[in-house]
Amino acid sequence: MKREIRRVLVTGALGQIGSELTVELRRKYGTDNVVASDLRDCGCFGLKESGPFHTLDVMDYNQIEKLVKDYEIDTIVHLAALLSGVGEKNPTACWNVNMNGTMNVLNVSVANKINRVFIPSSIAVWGPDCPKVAPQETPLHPTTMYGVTKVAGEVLCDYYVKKFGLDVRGLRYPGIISAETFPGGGTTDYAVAIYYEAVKRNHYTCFVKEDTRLPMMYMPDCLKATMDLLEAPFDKLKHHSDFNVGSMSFDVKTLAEAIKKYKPDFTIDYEPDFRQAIADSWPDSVDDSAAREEWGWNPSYDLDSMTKDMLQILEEKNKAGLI
Ligand code: NAD
Ligand code: AKB
Repeated sequence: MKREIRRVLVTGALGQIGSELTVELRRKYGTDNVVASDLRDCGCFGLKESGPFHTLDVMDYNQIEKLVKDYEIDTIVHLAALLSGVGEKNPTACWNVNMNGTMNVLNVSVANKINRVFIPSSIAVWGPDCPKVAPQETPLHPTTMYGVTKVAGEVLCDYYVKKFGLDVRGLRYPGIISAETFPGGGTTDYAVAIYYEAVKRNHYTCFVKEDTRLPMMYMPDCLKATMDLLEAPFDKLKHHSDFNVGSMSFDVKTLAEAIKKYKPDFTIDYEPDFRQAIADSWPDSVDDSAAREEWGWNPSYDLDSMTKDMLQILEEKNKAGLI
């Protein structure tokens, strides 16, 4: 079966991950061969000007299929979704976007003989009964609608692998930390906002408690994990759409101390909101031995190297008036 990656369609390309993953895909496969798309037509001007961009609603099968045919797409990276915070405020919209979007991408892929599909999952698949270190195989009992859609999405992807022989891959991303595009409404957003506020105001009011501990990953490792899995030989994969990937795990107090090492006057206080319960339902860290064994996963950053990098990038952006 033909499995090459030549022409890629990215959905949700203007989001936190898409805005950087699209650049990485263009660097690897050529600017004109990576079509960026999003429901929105605003923000991330560099991405829109550096290659093909189209507005696309993933809830519309025909719109996806038209782009696939027009550009002779052979690979789809499906990032469009509503995340946990936004999803708990509007569970019906979260179900509709995440499930109908995923179903449409999978059906377009089968109908148009797409070679490869990448659809991320999340640490949100787990619930309070998950061990503190989430095993690769363990019951999935999420308490958020976002988590429900991620569990259903994983099961649906595996169904398409078995039923149609579609090559679908996916990772359970931890909270992603980055300095390019602000996150779109998740629970782990505090671990990004803290850096922005440290640079702008030297103070952060955190929406979860200081002992809240979650799995996190810096964007360069997120890009590496995504590209490595995307390019892994299909016949080497025993799992498909549900790989655990770990990198680092820390509580908010430890994160604040890591920032204080570079900004000694930084202060933090806490006003927990509805996202505390979501964070409390997720594990502290993950066992990613399947990803290490099946496609060689190996992260590069730890809390200190990420903090140094994040602060340097955001200080420069702040001086230039960009944040
Ligand atoms: P984001 O919220 O930053 O971006 C999502 C993008 O999807 C937005 O640009 C939005 O405009 C777009 N979108 C929303 N509805 C759409 C629709 N109907 N049609 C087309 N586009 C639509 O999200 P992200 O952080 O970049 O996440 C990308 C993927 O990674 C998602 O599947 C998410 O669940 C997963 N993930 C992200 C994280 C993280 O920490 N960022 C962690 C785990 C999993
Ligand atoms: C969220 O907090 O909703 C996301 C995720 C971990 O899936 N960042």
